[in-house]
Amino acid sequence: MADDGVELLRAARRERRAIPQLSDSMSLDLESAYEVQRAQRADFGDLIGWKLGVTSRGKQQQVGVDAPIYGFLAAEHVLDVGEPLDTSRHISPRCEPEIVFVMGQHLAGAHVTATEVLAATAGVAVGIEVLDSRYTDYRFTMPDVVADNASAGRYVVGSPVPLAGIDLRLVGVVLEHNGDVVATASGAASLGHPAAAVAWLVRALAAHDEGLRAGDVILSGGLTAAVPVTAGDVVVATIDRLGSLELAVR
Ligand code: 0L1
Ligand code: MG
Repeated sequence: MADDGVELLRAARRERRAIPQLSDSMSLDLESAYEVQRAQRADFGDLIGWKLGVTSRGKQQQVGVDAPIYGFLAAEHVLDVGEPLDTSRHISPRCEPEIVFVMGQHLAGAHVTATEVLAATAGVAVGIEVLDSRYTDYRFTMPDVVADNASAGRYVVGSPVPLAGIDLRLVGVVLEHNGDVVATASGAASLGHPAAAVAWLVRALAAHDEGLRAGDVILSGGLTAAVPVTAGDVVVATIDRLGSLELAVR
């Protein structure tokens, strides 16, 4: 059954066409959903890093879960700085601001802490994640979205800055859409501390004998609600101390 899920999601991605959530037609729990996600990694080549999702307590309560989820990132997810987002490559893109970690050292283990994450981090940067769901009308359960690689679409990252002296809980975040401020937050929106979210990821990966490598890019979790975008839009994410990033949508 999980194989069917892999094929359905693979076809949806290839044909850029939304499908009904997998759980409508097959039994799917979080464990089998991560298997469906892992099976799709082979389509993407070398991994560049990872993304966290559902990291805010508000979002977790909304969807009735008490833990985040993760997905993988590969070359096909990358948008260069200044490169417009081509909506024809996506189904229903939405943008959210992220604090992005660039790892300086390998980090793995079932008991890794946020302190260890900070010690292993080379730098942090402002990012914009473009979420895209392969499910009709963004209707899914948590296992469905895990199987769909946590709605990974594209992402763009600014220049990393050193962590020294930055309290990532306190940095202010502003999301602008077509010149209007549509959402604000602080870094603590992601699991109380973005490094705690990354530590959760490392511990979750340890269950599959995986970890973070030096150079890996980690999207530590959306800090505001995501804004839907269409051609002609411009999104700007600004994070205090980390900088500002603009994404044009075509
Ligand atoms: O990055 C994320 O927060 C993924 C969340 C998955 C649910 C959604 O697509 O909103
Ligand atoms: Mg995100």
